[in-house]
Amino acid sequence: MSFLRTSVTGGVGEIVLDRPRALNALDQSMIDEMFDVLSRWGDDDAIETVLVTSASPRAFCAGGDIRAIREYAVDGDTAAITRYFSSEYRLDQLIAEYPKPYVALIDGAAMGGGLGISVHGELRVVTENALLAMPETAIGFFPDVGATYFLPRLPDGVGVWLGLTGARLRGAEAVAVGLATHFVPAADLPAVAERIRAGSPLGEVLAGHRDLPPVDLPLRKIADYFPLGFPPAGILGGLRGATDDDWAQEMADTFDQASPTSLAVTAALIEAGASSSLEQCLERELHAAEIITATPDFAEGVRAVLVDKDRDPAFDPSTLDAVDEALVARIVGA
Ligand code: QUE
Repeated sequence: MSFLRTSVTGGVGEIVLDRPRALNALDQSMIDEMFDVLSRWGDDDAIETVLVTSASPRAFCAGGDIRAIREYAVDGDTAAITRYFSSEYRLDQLIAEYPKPYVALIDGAAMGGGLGISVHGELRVVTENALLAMPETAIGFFPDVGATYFLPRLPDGVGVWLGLTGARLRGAEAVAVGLATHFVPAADLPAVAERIRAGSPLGEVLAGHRDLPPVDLPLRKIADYFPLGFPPAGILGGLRGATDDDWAQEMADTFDQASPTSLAVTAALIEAGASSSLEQCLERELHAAEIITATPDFAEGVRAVLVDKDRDPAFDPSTLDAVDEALVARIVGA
């Protein structure tokens, strides 16, 4: 039983994510198989290009196997947690350093770990059905899979905004901020995939796809309200103080859904990641993941969002003012 399909046609190796009932959430076996096949293809002269697609009509990949991680945490199985995250982050690093073109076709949700196996690759093709986000602060976790590297490298404020609020970007918006590289209408995606499988040069296949549907992201506000290096309490204060700005109030409301400890950890990790290599970021994330998954907020956040689905987590502490700064420092390794 495998949740990955792999095939080779001409010089193209294709990985199809095929765990539709979990929206292709990456379990340990998928991570291990993907790492093994990519390692082999990287050294195989018969493979020129790697293509990653999804068998699910709804999702590219919803993230990691967070439910399983929660169970390991509740059982105190720290070895399984370390194994999971270290193999996931090693896969993300392999994709970032991949010696040949790596193309992800994203025609649905790509969240958390789903961005880890796409954003680090050379080409990320999205459609109008794509939805990209790092929503981990809502589950008592933090944006990992190298997000502490790629978020601070997005345009001013965008990474802090995405990481703290979990805001979802549509396909065209993802291209506009640089998370994705090309926009293709969903109706054209099967033909694009066929041409890639047939070995057509990627530049040629994607050359006709430089136009972007209109994007209307409030980039000025994002830059103003979500500066790098600010504590989340200061960001929240700025948003709440803008009483005549409905967008700012809406963003402030997302903070109320999140774990305050996660918000503090996320802001600190993104700030540290701005001046770190991907490898350093992943090492810092592994340390943070090991500690934060043992905290009550993680078990409670995953319970509320993914297990019981009441969306009403009781985070402790429940306000930014009461966050234990010593715990945050321990998690981020400061
Ligand atoms: C934050 C996350 C995840 C999430 C929701 C969040 C995540 C994840 C899933 C998910 C969704 C559907 C599934 C599944 C997992 O949701 O990482 O197995 O069927 O994997 O708010 O980080």
